[in-house]
This record gives sequence, structure tokens and C-alpha cells, in this order.
Amino acid sequence: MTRIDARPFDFEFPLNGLALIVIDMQRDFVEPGGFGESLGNDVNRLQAIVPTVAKLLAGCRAVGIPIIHTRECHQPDLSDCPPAKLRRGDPTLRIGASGPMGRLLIRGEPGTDIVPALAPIEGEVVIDKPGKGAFYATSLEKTLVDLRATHIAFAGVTTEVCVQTTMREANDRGFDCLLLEDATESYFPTFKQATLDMIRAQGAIVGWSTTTDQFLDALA
Ligand code: C5J
Repeated sequence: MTRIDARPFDFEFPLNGLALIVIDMQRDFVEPGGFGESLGNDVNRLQAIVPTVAKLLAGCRAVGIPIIHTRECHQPDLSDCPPAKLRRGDPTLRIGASGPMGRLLIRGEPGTDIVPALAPIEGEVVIDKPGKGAFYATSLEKTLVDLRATHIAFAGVTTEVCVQTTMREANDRGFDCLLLEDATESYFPTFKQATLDMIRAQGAIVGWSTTTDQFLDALA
């Protein structure tokens, strides 16, 4: 077992049972003109973690950790987007509307792509998901079972929405989950902090957290 100095206590995992999931590092959330900004958010906070996530990807690739990327997006006819999700909030542009990077959160549109610095490479799995959680209506669980993964490290955006929802889904399915504190971000710093606190509370009720450097040192 490999051991990492984590919070609320050390995280132990078998190296051949670990997978990395990078959640929704898409242009629509991270770049100006996308879905995140249409909701009134400042995307700079999210952009700032791109180099850290790039370092994380490079470190995991170097030691052969399987990597799964997710993208929140919908079919062009919006048949997989519940009307309640479409109507939610008061954005300047709704899901499916045309913005500077194409139709927002629609499969195949430029804004739906993962930012170029974090683009998946050959052999990495990309899961397109209609929900906030990456297990809902996707093949993620089967992918993890096929990989014989028992432990998952998480990065990506946003901490309190798609990252936390997916961590909770994974935790309920029996995976041990580790969140990389500086490789995840929220438009709202207090929401990020609250998420870290609630994940680790009550003896890692949802999972553990550590820094990217501590994680990569342990892998090395
Ligand atoms: C949101 C996400 N926040 N990837 N999506 O709508 O967290």
C-alpha cells in the first residue's frame, strides 16, 4: 500500500487500484464567454488551477495511473437535458444557446472541449455526462470496475458542484476518494472551503484531501 499524508488522516491505496478523475475542465467553465461566465461568474479563479492540473496529469501519466476525464454536456436536441436543468438560474445564455464558443454545453461544440493544456491523450477515457454527478447516466462505474480501481483521486471544477457530487456518488459505491485541494476550484472560495471541510468531516465521511505535490511525491 502507498500512504499519503492527507486530511483528516493518511490516505492509503494500492498503486494498481488507483485512478484519477479530472472533472469538467472545459472551456465552457474555465474560459470567458462560456456557460460559467453566462451565470455571472468570474472564470479567473478556475483558470488559475490549469497549470496545477497539468502537473498532476503529467505526474500520473509518468507512472501509468489510469486517467478519466469528464465533460458536462448534452445532445444537440437537448433530449438528455431535463427542462428543470434548462430553466434553472438566470443566465445570460441558457444551455444550448449560441455563444462565442458555440452552443453552450452541447456535445461537439468548441466550448465543450477540455481546455487545450489539459487535453486527454490517447488511451485516456472521456466520459460525457448530462448531470452534475459523473455516475448518473454514464458508463463511469463500469469503466472503473474494468480498470479494477478501488481508490480514486479527484481534480477539476467546480469543487462544490460536479466534483463533490461525483465524489459522493463514488463514496456510496464503495470507492475510497481523495480530493486534490489545489487541483480543484470553485467560483466561490467559501464554497470550496466548505466542501473540503464537509468531505473530510466525521472521519472522512466522504473522503480525504491532500495537495498535488504531496500526492505526486507519494506516487514517485
Ligand atoms: C456546474 C460543474 N457548476 N462542472 N458544473 O454547473 O461543476
